[in-house]
Amino acid sequence: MAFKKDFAWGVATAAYQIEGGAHEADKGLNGWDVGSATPGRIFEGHSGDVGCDHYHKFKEDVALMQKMGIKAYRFSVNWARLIPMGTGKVSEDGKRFYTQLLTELRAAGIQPWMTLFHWDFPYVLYQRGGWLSPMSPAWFEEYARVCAELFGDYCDHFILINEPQVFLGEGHFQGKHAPFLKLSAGEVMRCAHNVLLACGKAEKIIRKTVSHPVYIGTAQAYWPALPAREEDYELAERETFGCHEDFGSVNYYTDPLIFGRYPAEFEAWQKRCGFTYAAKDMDIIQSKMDFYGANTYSGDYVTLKEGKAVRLTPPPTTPKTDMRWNVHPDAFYYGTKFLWDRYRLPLIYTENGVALAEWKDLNGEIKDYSRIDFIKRYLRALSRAVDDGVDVGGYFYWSLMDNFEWAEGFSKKFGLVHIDYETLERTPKESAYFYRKLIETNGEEIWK
Ligand code: GBH
Repeated sequence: MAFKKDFAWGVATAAYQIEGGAHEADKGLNGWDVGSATPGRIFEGHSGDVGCDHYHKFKEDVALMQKMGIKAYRFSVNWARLIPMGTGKVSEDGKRFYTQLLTELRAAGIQPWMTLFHWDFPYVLYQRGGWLSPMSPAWFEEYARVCAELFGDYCDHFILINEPQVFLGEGHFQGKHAPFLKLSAGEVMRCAHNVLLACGKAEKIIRKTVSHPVYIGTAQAYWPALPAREEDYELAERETFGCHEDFGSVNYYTDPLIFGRYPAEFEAWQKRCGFTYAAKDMDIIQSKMDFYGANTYSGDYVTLKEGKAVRLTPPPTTPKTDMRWNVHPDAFYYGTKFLWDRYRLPLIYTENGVALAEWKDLNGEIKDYSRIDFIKRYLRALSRAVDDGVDVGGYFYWSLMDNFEWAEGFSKKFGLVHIDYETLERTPKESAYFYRKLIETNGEEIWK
């Protein structure tokens, strides 16, 4: 079946991963600027200081997207570029940069989808307690208000946060991402609660500030459990939304945002950790979400063994990406259905993509046929979910271009466009031409 007529065919990026310009003008530092300077954390000591130099090359990047026929562009605002101290004075340079970017996008006919927070937390606010601070929801609310005031005229799609699973789970619990902390589970619960309050406040202030209708959502790291056999369907669904004590679940965050309560499955864990909160907090947290944003790269097959759900190790023939993630397109079929069953919100895949160990060949070309195959497989699975009646509104390929893959530095390449980090030259890969055709045919190209 066909994708919707106004389907948002997009690409996604994030500020710290592409912008560079870490020390331009009066920009403040963030947790990644500071954290990546400590040896041993990032592959071969890489950092996002220069990145893809998108800060200087954004016009070229928008022109490239226009050539590719991209309809929607998901990017993030670097909080400390816009408000160097995290709160208070707005940077003229930050304001100019994002206003120009938005103006270019509009002129190119590309719809901007603005992520407010993709992990680059202002360092001065971290020093004042970061997400543990009871002030953090108010800091974020102020930042969201500034974005709405300055950019609301150019933008009507807002993604409040990217993947709390990762910046809390990997950043505050496992210590692998900024701010490289290993807090206790109870403390991470406090951070998560503040993040949820921040989202609730931001959702309300954006709607209040912008005078035209806006579309607001979040982007959740969603790695569903998949049924190994048809009869494991309900088991996989339960497992997807079950209590895993690692802050990696989507429902831990989106049940409060959408339903106004934490999932019952997590209550015993919260209790053991001594986590409590004021009931009225949920009035702030519960929000009107216009869409459910999911970032999905894969999922794990589960089956029932001796009365319990067990995760299966895939057979060695299963294709693996350069991240060592299994290519499991079923994530886009079953995973999509599970989200629809639970939340009944129009679904947007705010990220999906593949890292490949590829390079520019002797002819200066990148023939990344595996990437094209990956996209086709996932979108075919998605079209089956659409056939089953799920409302899917968009797909954002991660990423427009190769970029700084967090702890993996520049070693992992997800882009439709190749970046030469020496010359900063951009070269569209074979997949970029495929993506253009895909958009031109509103998805029909996946069947070829
Ligand atoms: C996203 O994170 C980020 O939003 C983006 O910035 C990043 O560049 C992109 O994806 C590519 O990594 O232990 O094998 O089950 C993805 C986060 C990473 C969360 C993998 C789930 C489970 C891996 N996901 N993780 S595994």
